[in-house]
Amino acid sequence: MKHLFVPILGCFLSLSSLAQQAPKPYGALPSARQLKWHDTEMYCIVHFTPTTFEDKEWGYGDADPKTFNPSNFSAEQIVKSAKAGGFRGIVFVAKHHDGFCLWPTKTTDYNISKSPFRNGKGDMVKEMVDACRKNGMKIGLYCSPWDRNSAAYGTDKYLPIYQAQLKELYTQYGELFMSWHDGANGGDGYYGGARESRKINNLTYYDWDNTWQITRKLQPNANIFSDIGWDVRWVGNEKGFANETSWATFTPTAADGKSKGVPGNANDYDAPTGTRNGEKWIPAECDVPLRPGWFYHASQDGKSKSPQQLLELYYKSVGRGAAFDLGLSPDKRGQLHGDDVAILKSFGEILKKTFSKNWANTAQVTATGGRGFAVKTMLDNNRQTYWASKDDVTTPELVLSWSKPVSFNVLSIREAIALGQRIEEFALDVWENGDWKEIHRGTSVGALRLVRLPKYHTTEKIRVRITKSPVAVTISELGVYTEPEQLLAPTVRRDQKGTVTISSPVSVREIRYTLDGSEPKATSPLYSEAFALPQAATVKARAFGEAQSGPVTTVDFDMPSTKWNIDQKADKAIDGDPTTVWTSAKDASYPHTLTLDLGETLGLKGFTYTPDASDHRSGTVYKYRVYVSTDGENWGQPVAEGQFDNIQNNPLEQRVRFKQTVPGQFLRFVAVESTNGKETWARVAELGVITK
Ligand code: FUL
Ligand code: CA
Repeated sequence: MKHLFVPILGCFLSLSSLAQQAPKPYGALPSARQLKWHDTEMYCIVHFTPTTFEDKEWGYGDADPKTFNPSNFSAEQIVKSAKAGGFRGIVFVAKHHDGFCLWPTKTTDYNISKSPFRNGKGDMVKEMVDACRKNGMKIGLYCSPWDRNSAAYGTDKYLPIYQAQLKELYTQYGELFMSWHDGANGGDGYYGGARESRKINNLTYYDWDNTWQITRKLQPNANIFSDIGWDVRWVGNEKGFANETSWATFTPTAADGKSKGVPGNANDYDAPTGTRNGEKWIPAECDVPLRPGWFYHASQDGKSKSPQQLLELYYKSVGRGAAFDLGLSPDKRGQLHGDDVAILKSFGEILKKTFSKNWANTAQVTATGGRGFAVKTMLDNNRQTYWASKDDVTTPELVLSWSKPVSFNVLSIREAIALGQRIEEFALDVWENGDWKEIHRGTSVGALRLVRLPKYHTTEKIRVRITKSPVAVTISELGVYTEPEQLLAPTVRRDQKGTVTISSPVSVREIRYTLDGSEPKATSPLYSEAFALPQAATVKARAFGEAQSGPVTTVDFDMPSTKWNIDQKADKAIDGDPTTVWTSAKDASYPHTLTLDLGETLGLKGFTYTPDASDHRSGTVYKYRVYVSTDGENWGQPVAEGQFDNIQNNPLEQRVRFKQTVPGQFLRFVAVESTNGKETWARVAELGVITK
């Protein structure tokens, strides 16, 4: 580190020949291999095997190799699309759990040479590697340890086969940046025709300590990814984000928090945050598929994440010092679906527009408590050069000022991580009406912290205060950016207390709203904070940009649930938040009943049911019966009964009107049947009444 920056000090520190020494490293440190991985930041993982042709997520291992017959495979198309999205590498699934090898391996007959692909002469791993090299993308490989095809799986004959596969992959394709391993271990499978369930002891079966020595020896620059590292840890979910506080340091253990961790048995619940002062430098990778599944399914067309959803995941992964690993799924042609190509392109364009202009470069920068390193080292686009505070200064402040006000919504900070992760807390202030105003507080920084503000701020001065660090602070890069304006429909919510909040999924200049049913205009009330709406009303909200306005969100609120009570501890069904969901007891079976006490007698004109709309939804109610009662004891005949059409495919709020207005204080919702015959439980994101 010191060597790197002596010449730079020479340039900038003409005042002082007493160039200070670099601060002492702190805690666990990254290896050179990991530092390169930190530069990569975002890459894609590509799943394309016979499983694609079976329309499954996990192939059983019995698919006929002849079914693997893409009509127009193009590694170029996949790699170029990822690159257009701003991704810098690809992890290619060379073998998934079904055991089919996408290269002509000597270890098993169950491989690409037995398929019609390129007349049995093809090597898809090579085609992907070549396309990556040609397009300046890094390449890594995932070879699943679990193999549902191999007759040897579960016996002591399998490990040599798996290790031989790794050796082939590590010697035949040049340098890899990652060697990816998952924790799915054992279970039922074809296993050479046995068609049975096979259990393995994940502590010993793959002998990871020695197996990974093969990786180290043959691919010294490949970062080993798994639940426990060695180099990169799984973030513990497949949702694509790390926690707000996310340490690159980690103490890997088993799920019990004490014994030795292995893939498939690790402290995954700690992984989104990592371990402050953990034993090792093992930063997180956040993997998530672009489509609902990791493999292509025509039934999921139209369900890919939007560029804006990807952007949010980017801020919550890369922007939290972790990596973003986005799953891409070629279709049966062997190419990405046109929708996915377009989404990647537009996501890449937003990133480019946001980060190509760094306002910090045109700012005058001052810092308190420095140890003599030039502040310009924070603006030279070089992560190895850095500014640092004196050893006894752990709360330095940086001020950036401009001669003309700038409008921004993103702040970025990088530590000089070669010296460890040091900063624990920081704050951001903007200069407003002649005074500093704190607009954000954050925690861990590490490789990168991106602060994405909910709205744009226009100011001639900002201040970054490091408020907590155990030792002197280092900052290698600082950035101030402006995301291109994206005018999306705002989200309007009312909680159980009757308080309305309006938010935008992206930063906005302003949101205006109306309560009288009229379209929000530039002169309508400005939304500045949550407000009370104790009555039934229609809220319309809209984002306004510099020159244009976005789409209008209309929400028809009925009576708020302020006075309501519900049985079965189902408060999540009446909290006004469709992302919190009540689940009936899993061991009970249909019908499931919820009884709502409205706290007063109302003229009921109907009811509403909102199912869980997330990707992992289940328990969606299909057939229902509804009763109304004035005393909670006498229910009589149902006031409504029927089914929610198309609710499985389109999980929207269902509004059902009764034939006539029924007075009642109690409403009983009976879930009679699920959309999925196998599920014994029901789920309710929201239950409500219609009185208007
Ligand atoms: C998991 C696997 O079980 C999934 O099928 C997928 O490959 C995902 C990326 O990793 O462990
Ligand atoms: Ca620098």
